[in-house]
Amino acid sequence: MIDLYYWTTPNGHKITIALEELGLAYRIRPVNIGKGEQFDPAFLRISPNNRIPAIVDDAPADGKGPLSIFESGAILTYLAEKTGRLLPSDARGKFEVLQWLFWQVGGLGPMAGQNHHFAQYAPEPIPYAIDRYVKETARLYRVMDTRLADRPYLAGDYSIADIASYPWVAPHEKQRMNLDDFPNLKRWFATIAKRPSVERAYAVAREIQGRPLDPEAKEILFGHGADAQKR
Ligand SMILES: N[C@@H](CCC(=O)N[C@@H](CS)C(=O)NCC(=O)O)C(=O)O
Repeated sequence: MIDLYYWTTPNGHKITIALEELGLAYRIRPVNIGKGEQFDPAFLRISPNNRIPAIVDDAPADGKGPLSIFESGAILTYLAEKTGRLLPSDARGKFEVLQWLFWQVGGLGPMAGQNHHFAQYAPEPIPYAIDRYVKETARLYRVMDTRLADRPYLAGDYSIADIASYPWVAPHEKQRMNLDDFPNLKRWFATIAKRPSVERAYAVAREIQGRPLDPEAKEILFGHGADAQKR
């Protein structure tokens, strides 16, 4: 059984999509990041960066007791290797997927995350910041659209690279993107949205869904720097 430390955000959806796709048994451990539960000492022992997602696999292949992993890219790679699916085993195929996975966790996720922050959550609109991250999101969407011009998925067959990217394209309207400007990405998005595993993952999120962020939640999420874990 895998315990998934989760909240209903794009990085959380990545892992529910993968677990559903792979048919692995899992148990959701909600970490309400709007209430500050990511700072609980017990959670920090699993996820020292005070962020979801994280997993604990109580039956890893080495048989040496529970194994905990944080960072969505590492979790997706672990689940793929555990099952031998969604990540090819040959070096060429594997690194084709891994370069797109790293592109997502180092590029699309952080840039679209800042887009969400400045366009939706910042206490006052800062036009330069909004413009900067909307443009950067558009640039990254164009990279995907170009990549998808002659192939159905980002890297070979449907893989953890697609699973990592999909939840960051799902809120495209909030990011001020219009998928009509990215026809190949739009086709990819529609194809993945229909996968039963994706539908199940978002149904899980709807069951747990929190309310939109209230001022206290915003202070918890955005009001801290180096003092964050001393709460
Ligand atoms: N690089 C991390 C990013 C994880 C991340 O940013 N998680 C957000 C939710 S999508 C979070 O837990 N935020 C809590 C906080 O900011 O305190 C990953 O890919 O797992």
